[in-house]
Amino acid sequence: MKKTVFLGAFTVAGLAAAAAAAGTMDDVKARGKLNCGVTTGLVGFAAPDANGEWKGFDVAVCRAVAAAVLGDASAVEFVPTTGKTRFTALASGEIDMLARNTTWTFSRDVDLKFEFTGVNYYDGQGFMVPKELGVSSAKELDGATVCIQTGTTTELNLADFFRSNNISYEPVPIETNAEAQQQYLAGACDVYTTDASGLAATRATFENPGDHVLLPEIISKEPLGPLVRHGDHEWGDVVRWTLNALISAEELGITSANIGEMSAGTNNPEINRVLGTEGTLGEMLGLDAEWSKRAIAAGGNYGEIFAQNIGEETPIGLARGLNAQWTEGGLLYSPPFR
Ligand SMILES: N[C@@H](CCC(=O)N[C@@H](CS)C(=O)NCC(=O)O)C(=O)O
Repeated sequence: MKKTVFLGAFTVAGLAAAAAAAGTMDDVKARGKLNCGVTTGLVGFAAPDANGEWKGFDVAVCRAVAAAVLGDASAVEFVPTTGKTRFTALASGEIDMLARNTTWTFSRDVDLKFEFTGVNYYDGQGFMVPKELGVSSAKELDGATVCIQTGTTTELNLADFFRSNNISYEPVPIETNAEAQQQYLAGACDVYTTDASGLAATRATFENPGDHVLLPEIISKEPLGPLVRHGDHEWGDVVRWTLNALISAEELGITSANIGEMSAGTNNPEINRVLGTEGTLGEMLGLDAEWSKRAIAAGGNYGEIFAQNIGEETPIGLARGLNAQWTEGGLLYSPPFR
């Protein structure tokens, strides 16, 4: 009884502070495997394929980190987490990092004591409705039933949006995207709301995607990115710079096709620093010179990962939009490798 009370008093932040004292990098190296928290399944972002192999845009971040640290992109234990369980899983040390369409917010950073190591997808919250409902704006949703995943920013933004527009809704709380899909298609809710990328990924798996429309309103900012426990800066740096390596590789024109050739040395000093033929950046991270070469080779540069998993040529069909490089009018901007 006493023990239950004691454990119940543990906050996510308290757990995170305790677990962060340990050197995650050493743990990962000793274990020979990266424990990476992902979703329970969102095609394009993180889901097992027909062979049970995890695939997706977020999965690629886990694999790149494993390749950088362990030299093996397949040395990853993918740990499925829901909107509710993800933070406890990270805080308790069950996972080394979370790569699960998670929005960087003030309270998750400051109060829950996590550290977001960058943004791998700039998103915003949208709404999907069946076409036959005849709705063309989210402002027409007064009185609607809304499927919504618990423990998410989605829940909070929805309340703000309806309140500020003086309209009401009835939430239908759900735990996973699979459940949301099922409930929405069964008509248990009129509307499904989540990150616009999640809506596109979900709709792509419907038998008749064309029967469902995404409403024009984007009601929030959802910068999605990987996160680690606050306080373990050595590990945070590894995850941050692995993501930056994928982003920089695209900017610098390093691809999975030419990485072998470029690794022999080029006349561009920054490419050489990224690929470890010049400078000592790997050593500064506590890794070898080829850490980022391996990270990029694991699934290609950021653009290749985007195109393969969620891009316009996939059923999910997302345009680069805000996720284009800064040189192309987007927000992707890695700090320099020097
Ligand atoms: N970005 C939001 C929402 C993230 C979220 O959980 N989205 C759902 C709907 S797309 C999801 O990923 N579900 C996958 C799952 O159920 O495991 C947050 O960080 O709170």
